[in-house]
Amino acid sequence: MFSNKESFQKVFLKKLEMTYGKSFKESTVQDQYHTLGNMVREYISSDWIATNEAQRSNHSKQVYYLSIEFLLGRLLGQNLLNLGIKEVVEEGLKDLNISLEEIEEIEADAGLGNGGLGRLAACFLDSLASLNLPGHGCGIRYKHGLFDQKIVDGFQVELPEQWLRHGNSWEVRKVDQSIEVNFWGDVEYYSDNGKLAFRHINGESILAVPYDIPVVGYDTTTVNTLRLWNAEPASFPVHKDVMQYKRETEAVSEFLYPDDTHEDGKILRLKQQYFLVSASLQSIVRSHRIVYGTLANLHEKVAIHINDTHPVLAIPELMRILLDEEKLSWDDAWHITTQTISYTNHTTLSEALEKWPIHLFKPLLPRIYMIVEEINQRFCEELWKRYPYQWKRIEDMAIIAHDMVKMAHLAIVGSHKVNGVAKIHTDILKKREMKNFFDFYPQKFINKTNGITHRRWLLKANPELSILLNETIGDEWVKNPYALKQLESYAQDKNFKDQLKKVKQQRKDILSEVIKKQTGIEINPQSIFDVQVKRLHAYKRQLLNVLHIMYLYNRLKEDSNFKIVPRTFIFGAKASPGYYYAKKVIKLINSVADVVNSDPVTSPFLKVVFLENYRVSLAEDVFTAADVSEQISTASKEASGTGNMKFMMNGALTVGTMDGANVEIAEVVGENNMFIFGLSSEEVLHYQQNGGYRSFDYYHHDQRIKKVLEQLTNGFFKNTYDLFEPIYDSLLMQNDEYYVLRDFASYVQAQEKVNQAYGDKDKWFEMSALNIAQSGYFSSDRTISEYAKEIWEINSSKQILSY
Ligand code: 26V
Repeated sequence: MFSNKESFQKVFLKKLEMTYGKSFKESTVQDQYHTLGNMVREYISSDWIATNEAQRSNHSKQVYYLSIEFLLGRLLGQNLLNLGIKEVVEEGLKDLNISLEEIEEIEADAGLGNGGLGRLAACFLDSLASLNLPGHGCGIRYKHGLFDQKIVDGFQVELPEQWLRHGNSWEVRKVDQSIEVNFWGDVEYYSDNGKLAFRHINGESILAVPYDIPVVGYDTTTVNTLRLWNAEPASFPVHKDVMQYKRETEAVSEFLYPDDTHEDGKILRLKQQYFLVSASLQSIVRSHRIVYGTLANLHEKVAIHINDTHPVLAIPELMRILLDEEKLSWDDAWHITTQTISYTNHTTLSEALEKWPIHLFKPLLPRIYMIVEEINQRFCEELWKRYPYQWKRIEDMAIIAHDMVKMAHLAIVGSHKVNGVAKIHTDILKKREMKNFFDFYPQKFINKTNGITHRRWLLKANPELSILLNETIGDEWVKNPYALKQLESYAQDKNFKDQLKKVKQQRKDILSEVIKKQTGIEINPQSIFDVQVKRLHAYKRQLLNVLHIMYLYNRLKEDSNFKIVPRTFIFGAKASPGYYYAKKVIKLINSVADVVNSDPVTSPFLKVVFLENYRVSLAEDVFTAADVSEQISTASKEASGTGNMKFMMNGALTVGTMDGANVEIAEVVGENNMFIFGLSSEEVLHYQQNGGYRSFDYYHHDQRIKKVLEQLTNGFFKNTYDLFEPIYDSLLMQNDEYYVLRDFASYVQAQEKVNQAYGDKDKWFEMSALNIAQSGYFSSDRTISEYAKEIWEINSSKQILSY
């Protein structure tokens, strides 16, 4: 049906009529989108079946990537590109006077994630399929993804997100493969032929119904599966209010990250985690048994990866299956479990490390808790053997301590590999945050620097640049992102740089239109587009960026000789609904925007835009249009960052601290091709360990800082006298935990360099070209090839490129 545009049209029109009972003329864009989506999914199905059959009959080892988040964004455009049918469809639709772009725009983002961690999972799925690796995702089919953000009077307001409202063309409900997951109840002890055995009884059961989404590789017939679990009532209990049971059950897959400020919310989150893990593990084991008839070789044929600690209950759940159902000995079960599971750590921030109070955990998951206790007991015995009488060390490393279950400790003990997500992050884990564990298990720790799929973030998001690359170095880069290196030899080529500049301008014009439509703000498309898009968090220091804008505003007002290249500062960020401070920063950005944008003296030079509802589809327009990439976290705090890579791949220059993957960007592109500033992670650590930082000193000695901080509380922003006091207090009264004032002067200097560098366009686009040329290293194809070889030990059904 996609062999030529005529046959496409015929099927499309017929299907549209049959599905909606409408003529083409009566159909809406929504109808057309779903018709096309369903056609594409049907087109994929034969390869999907073939991939599944081949993977079964080849007895190839399978990977399952368990993640509480998958931030897929839209699927239609990427699937058309990967399948190589975009042109036929575009042409076919054009004849019917329909624009493919308009149809693509109607698709709701699958926003089943928060930020980097969830988007990484989505990039990994694309690379797995494109490299012909047998790797599948397991997640939850949240009815509502991450909230929709509205900005009302400068404040963030959250609304429930509704991605499933019009249905989802990509998913296939497989009710026959449903699984029961049990909560609450008791553990029964019984004799199994004289051996003490356990089973979970009197539980309350929830039905996990799988919805499968095909994951299409680029220019290959491999179609892997993303399996999302939906929570539904199993059999209705007799002893309980039926409506209450239904409500409680459906709540499990209703929201991504339910509010956990109250105990009920905490229980719900733990329920979600076990729901994902138990349904996935039972389903993996069932498929394995069908092929091999035993679980004894599970670790040879299955690798299970846990994305952060959210799915860490996979460890005790697999133990439960192997002990209680398969009747293996503890030692055999433990061997299989630890050889099957591997774990990625995504943060060193202690407030983000998961801990569950026993009084919540034990009643909800009684058998799982028993197994965790046993794992802890045996681990502590091993520790005692190695570190006799070192009570403090053993207490610090224990999985259960102070009435809490420490999920990261369980993850390390129960996995054969533990990885950080950038070199500096892994080093910090080894030397500091997880030092005790690294000393005990040195062979487990390994680095896997993150990556992004160049097929979405370059090929799909930036067709203008893709065409220029194809014309300049050919299209080898699409299959082998390292081929982007060939661009190095064009970095001095005047003609190429003119073209690159033109492409950037086209992307900036597109974003300017988007901004005009969304915010009503007219920006100067020739100005420097300086962008910070990421979750709002104190350590990411959006505040440093805003304080710098306030400083520039003050300079422009005070000194008529002060000139800068016109700049548009663009922000996009969602704040966690309960994160009071982060919401203040959003309001501050909007308040600064109001003052700066409406001042006739400064507005020709300075514009500030806060983009509402930052999400994957909007991100595609943002990364591609940026000149400057803001990666300004307090050194040591950002595990990797992946936005930094998306900017680089699209030719933006980085203003950044030596943190996360910025360090490796500097390694490959050279420090002279970016703008590095600020404290190093060692310096931050030194302050943390020895003290010696006093933010007041910076306030008193730097007039620029003094002035902007005073403006936070002196009514400079209309009607906001006490609104920003918490920000002021965090910087001065609480001694500026994130060293914003400490790095201010150095940041201003880096920004002055940006200003100068942009004046020399020839040099600027040379640097830009070199960034693109070196970005191949940050393709998730490289990352996934490393995971495949060094962690999962899986092979591609076809040749994998070696890096
Ligand atoms: C979560 C929370 C929740 C409670 C409040 C504080 C806080 C701080 C950080 C987090 C992040 C949790 C894990 C996470 O999303 N990490 C991100 O993972 C990305 C993919 O590896 C990586 O690029 C980012 O640097 C890292 O922050």
